Amino acid sequence: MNQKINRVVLIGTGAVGCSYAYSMINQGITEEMVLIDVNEAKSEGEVMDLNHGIPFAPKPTKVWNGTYQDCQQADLVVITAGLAQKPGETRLDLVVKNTNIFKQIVRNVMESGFNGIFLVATNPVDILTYVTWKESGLPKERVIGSGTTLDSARLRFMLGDYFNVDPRSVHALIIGEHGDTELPVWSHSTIGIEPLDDFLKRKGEFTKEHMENIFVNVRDAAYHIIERKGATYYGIGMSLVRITKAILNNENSVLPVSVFLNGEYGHSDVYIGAPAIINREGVREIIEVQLNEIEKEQFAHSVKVLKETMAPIL
Ligand code: 6V0
Repeated sequence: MNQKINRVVLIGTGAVGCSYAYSMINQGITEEMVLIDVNEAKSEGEVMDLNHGIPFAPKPTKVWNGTYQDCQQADLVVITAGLAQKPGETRLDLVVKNTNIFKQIVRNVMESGFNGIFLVATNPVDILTYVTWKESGLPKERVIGSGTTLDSARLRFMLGDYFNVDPRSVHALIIGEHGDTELPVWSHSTIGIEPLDDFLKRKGEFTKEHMENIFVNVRDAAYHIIERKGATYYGIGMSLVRITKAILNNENSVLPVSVFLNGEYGHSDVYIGAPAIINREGVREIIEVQLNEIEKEQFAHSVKVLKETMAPIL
């Protein structure tokens, strides 16, 4: 029986890319993994190092230092290449520099004959996902950004830590721009199966103000980490693996990724973080949850900021 061999191409073997690759190999998600970086020596070294861990992995992954030609057979191309956020710099400051890098990368991938799914992590991720979609000419369903997957994981972790509940039992979502205008969807958050509002009422010592403080820490987490260690990469690496699993295993999982809105939530022509069902085809469906008035306003503000930032580069 011929078993399907999954191939993932990773473009950008910096801190984020390698955290992703390391996590992919440790979880045995794909049969083949190709690494590409403009700094060839770096990606060659990373391949050697990763390969030396394969004997301890749950299943073998074939890892090699490749070229854009390898994208032809790829099911998924993950892009983590580009410049990272510097201390004091917002994600949106990076837009022009990384757009130029992206246009060239996407052209190179498409010239190989690639016909799979793109997953983008480089910041500003919503805008670079839009650039990838435009430049590739692929259907919008097959171009996905990591969106607010990491932010939502941070929120779940911090709420779980605060309430001493397993973060996997905390169902809470961040939507909007992956950045300063993102927002928590408190109206649809639950601890286990109990709505967060009811949970707070029942446990009188926790208040809405505590929740807002937690959200501010989530929103500013990247700044806090960058101040201390210069970059963030493990959390995003594992978030990208989660999305990859949903795609390659045809999971139909609901994840808050960056998706192209075409009327959903009352907005169009923008890539932004929103919950979507993800499977082997990419985005199967965007889930339009009923937002309250404050959330609707905050989401509209996030869309506006993204569109204003994107305007000069389109
Ligand atoms: P890094 O460690 O500087 O790695 C970037 C890599 O890209 C380097 O190895 C470069 O050589 C390579 N590169 C640059 N230009 C090209 C090119 N044209 N072709 C191929 N490779 C190239 O950065 P790091 O890995 O820390 O961050 C990568 C990106 O991820 C940045 O934009 C971050 O802001 C972003 N992050 C996104 C997150 C998210 O939630 N989406 C979270 C954290 C970081």
